[in-house]
Amino acid sequence: MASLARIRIARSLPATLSARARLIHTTSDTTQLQEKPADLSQPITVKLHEDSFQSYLCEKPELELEVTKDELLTMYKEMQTMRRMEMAADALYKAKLIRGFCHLAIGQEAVSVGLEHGITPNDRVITAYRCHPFAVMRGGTIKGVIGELLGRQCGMSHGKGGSMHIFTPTFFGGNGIVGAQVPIGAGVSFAQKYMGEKTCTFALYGDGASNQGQVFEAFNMAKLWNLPTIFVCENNKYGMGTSAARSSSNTEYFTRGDKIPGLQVNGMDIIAAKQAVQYARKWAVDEDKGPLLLEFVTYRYGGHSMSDPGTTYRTREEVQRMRSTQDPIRGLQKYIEEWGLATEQSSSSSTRTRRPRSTRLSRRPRRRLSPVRRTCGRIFITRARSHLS
Ligand SMILES: Cc1ncc(C[n+]2csc(CCOP(=O)(O)OP(=O)(O)O)c2C)c(N)n1
Ligand SMILES: [Mg+2]
Repeated sequence: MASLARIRIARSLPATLSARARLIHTTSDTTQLQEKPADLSQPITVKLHEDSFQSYLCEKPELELEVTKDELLTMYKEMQTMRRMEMAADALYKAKLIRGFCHLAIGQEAVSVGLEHGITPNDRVITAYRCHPFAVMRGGTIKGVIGELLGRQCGMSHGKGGSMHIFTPTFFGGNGIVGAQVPIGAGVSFAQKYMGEKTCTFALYGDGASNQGQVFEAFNMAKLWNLPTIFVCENNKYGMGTSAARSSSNTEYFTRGDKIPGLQVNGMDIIAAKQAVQYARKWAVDEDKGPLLLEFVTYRYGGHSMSDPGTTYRTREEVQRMRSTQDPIRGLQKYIEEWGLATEQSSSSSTRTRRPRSTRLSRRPRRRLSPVRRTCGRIFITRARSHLS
C-alpha cells in the first residue's frame, strides 16, 4: 500500500474551479502517528494526509487530531461487523431466502461508522436504500436488519418492509426513491431548529441523485432558513451502471451547493471521515452557520444491487485495485498494528464474537415467518379511534 493511489474526479469544469480542481486521496492508510503516550488509555496524536480534504467557501478541518486506542479498536470492530452483516445478506440473497431489492454497502463502511463516531445520539440521519449499516449504527440491531430482509417478525419493521424500510427514533430510513430523502432531511432539520434543539440532520444521497431538482430545492431552503442540515453526498463513482463523469457536468459534488460551503473528504480513511463529520456538526450546531455539503469519495465493491454483477460498466481490475489498495478496514487495521495498539491476532479475534449471530440466522432461515394475521397490523386502521369519531 506504499503508493498513494489517487482518483481523478475533476472533468470539464469552469475555469475558476478547474484551476483549483486537483486530486483527492482515497487511500485508507496515509494518516501518520505523531505522538503516542506511554499510557495507551490517553489520546494519541495523529496527522491526516494533506490531501484528505478539499474545501469550497470554507476552511478545511484540522489535519492534526487526537484519537484513542479504544475508539480505533471499536471502529475496527464495527466496520468488520457491518461488512459481515452485508456479506451474510449477500449469501442469504443468493440462497433465495431474501427477495426483492437489496443494496449492499460493502466498501463504504468508513462513511457509516465514521459518521456515527462524529455525531451525537440525538442528531438525525436519513439516507437512500444502501442503508443497513446506518440502521444498526443508529440503534438498530443486526438481527433486526437481517430479520427484516428475511421478512420475519423479528425484523426492524416486523418483516413488512424489507431492505429499504428500516428506522429507529433517530434514523429516518432507508428510502427507495432516489433523492427523495434529501428534502425530507431538510424538513427534519427544520423541525430541530423550530424546536430549539441543539442537534442537526445528516441527509445522505448518492452521486446519482445529485442532479435532481428536489436536491437543489432542499439546498435552497436550507440555506435560506439557515437550517442545521448536513447534506452528505456519498460519491461511490457510479449511479447504477453510469459513472459520475457520464451523469454529472460537475463531478465536484462538494461545490454544487451554490452558496452552501462544501467539503470533499477521503471517505476511505475512517479517521478523516470522523474528523469531517465533527467539523460539520460544529459548523451547523455549535456555530449555527447553517447547512454544509460533505462529499465522501468512496467506492462500492459489489454491484448496484443484488441483480447487478457490477462488472459490465467497470473493469474487474478497477474493483480489485480498490479492494487491495484502498479498503477502509484494511487501512484501519494497518494503523492499529503499525502504531502498536494491537497485534494482527488480537484485532482479528476482537471481531470474531460477531460472526455467529448472522451465521445463526442464516442457518435457520425459514422458521418463525410472520403469521398471516399479523400482516395487516399497523398498516390498515381496523377500528375508528374514539377521539376521531
Ligand atoms: C426517482 C427515481 N428514479 C430512478 C430510480 C432508479 N434508481 C435506483 S438507484 C439509482 C441510481 C442511484 O445512484 P446513486 O445515487 O449514486 O446511489 P448508489 O446506488 O451509488 O449508492 C436509480 C437511477 C429510483 N429508485 N428513483
Ligand atoms: Mg453512486
